[in-house]
Amino acid sequence: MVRQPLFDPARLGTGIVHLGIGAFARAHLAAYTQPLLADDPSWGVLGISLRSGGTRDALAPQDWLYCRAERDGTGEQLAVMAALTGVVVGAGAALEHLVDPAVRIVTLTVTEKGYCRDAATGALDEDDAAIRRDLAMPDAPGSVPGLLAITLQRRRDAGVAPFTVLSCDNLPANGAATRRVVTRFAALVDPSLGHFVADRVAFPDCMVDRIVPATSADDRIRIDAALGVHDAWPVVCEPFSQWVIEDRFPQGRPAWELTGAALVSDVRPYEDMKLRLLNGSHSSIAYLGQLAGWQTVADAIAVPDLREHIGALMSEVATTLVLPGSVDLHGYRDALLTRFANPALRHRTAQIAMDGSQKLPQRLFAPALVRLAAGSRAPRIALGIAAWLRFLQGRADDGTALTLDDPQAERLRAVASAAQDPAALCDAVFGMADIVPPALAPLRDEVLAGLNSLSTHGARQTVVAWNERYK
Ligand code: CS2
Repeated sequence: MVRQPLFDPARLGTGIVHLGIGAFARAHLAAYTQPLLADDPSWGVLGISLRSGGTRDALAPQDWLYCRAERDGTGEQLAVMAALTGVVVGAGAALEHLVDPAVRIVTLTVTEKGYCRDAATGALDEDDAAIRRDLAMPDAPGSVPGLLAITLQRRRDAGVAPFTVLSCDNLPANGAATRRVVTRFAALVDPSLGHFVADRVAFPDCMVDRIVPATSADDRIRIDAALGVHDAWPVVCEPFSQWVIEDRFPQGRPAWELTGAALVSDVRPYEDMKLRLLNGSHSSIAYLGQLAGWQTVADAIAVPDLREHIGALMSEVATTLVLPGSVDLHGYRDALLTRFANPALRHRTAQIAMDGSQKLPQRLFAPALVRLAAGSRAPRIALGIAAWLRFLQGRADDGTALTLDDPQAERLRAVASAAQDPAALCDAVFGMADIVPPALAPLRDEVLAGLNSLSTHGARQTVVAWNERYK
């Protein structure tokens, strides 16, 4: 059975604009919002793609409808998704919609690099090419901080209340992180705008969780056959989904608590738990998997030695967390291992391996820093970092070429190819202070031990050795 929306999509208004309308938002934000639209059609979601026209071109001929397939080993549940009021492409088009008084919330999944921050400090990277361009031409912003600051300025000047900005990216304190870059950009344009953004705009934090791999050609064929009509861009995800949101929406919000979101006053413990246990494990699996030739997370976690290592990594990381009261650590860890093993999701390690310079600070460096501060070792975390360093050298253990897709790719590649040996590579990457915080220096020897082993014995043997050595 294919679930259908209980409202007429043509009656929706746009109350939310979503920047970065990729598969994740179409499987997560849309799922929490859609069931509420029958009662309140004002919260329809307009999607913005900042660069590519692919999503718009696929969905326009199908009136913005698409299918969501929830999959696991027991089968597949299909639902017709109808929460989108449209998709527009480019910052210029976005600007026109963002000044509309009916828009009360702007949600974002623009990936870590979209925030144009210095990864190690979190401050706006004022040397970033997009930021420099936007500061020179503030009337036509192209960066996310620029676009938000300038649309907030236009709303202020027109006497329209500011929208609430809800980041749904995997950054710690993602609301505060967004506030920091937008406020700084605004202040550079006009100090009074900086004060306005700081004082009047709400940037609640939230933790999002749902595994949504890129849709494959096989997914499209299978879903078309099940639907009996062609869907140019369905989304595929796991059944599990979680959303914990700081409840701070001065212009109102959909009643997301009715569709399963938890509205709380402090999201931080949930964010750290998810970023370090789920995403930290994901990145470790991705780099070890790329080296060993495990193409998907499920392929990797099916290898008992790797599963044991990831379980041990989670135990090491758990000591750095203050868990939310309601969470049982063992249950959470076991559920993650089961989710990773989902045989129906082909979540590619290459996809997760992208943008390591932006992801590792919160996923692996942050928990390692907590361990170091407590005087503890962190061999399991260090092995994930070592696998990233080895990945930067561009070859899997069997010699296959690996693709480095990262905003810092040029620098990282240069450093990796100049390094004569593992020690030199460690020193060079640990010296990139905008990526690796200097306080991580005491972890260098543990990372080097991992890198030496990976270089000599390969990822599979190293994981076995780590399980032996650090039982
Ligand atoms: C993944 C995440 O691609 C990645 O880096 O770790 O997209 C992950 O699947 C989600 O955060 C799960 O909620």
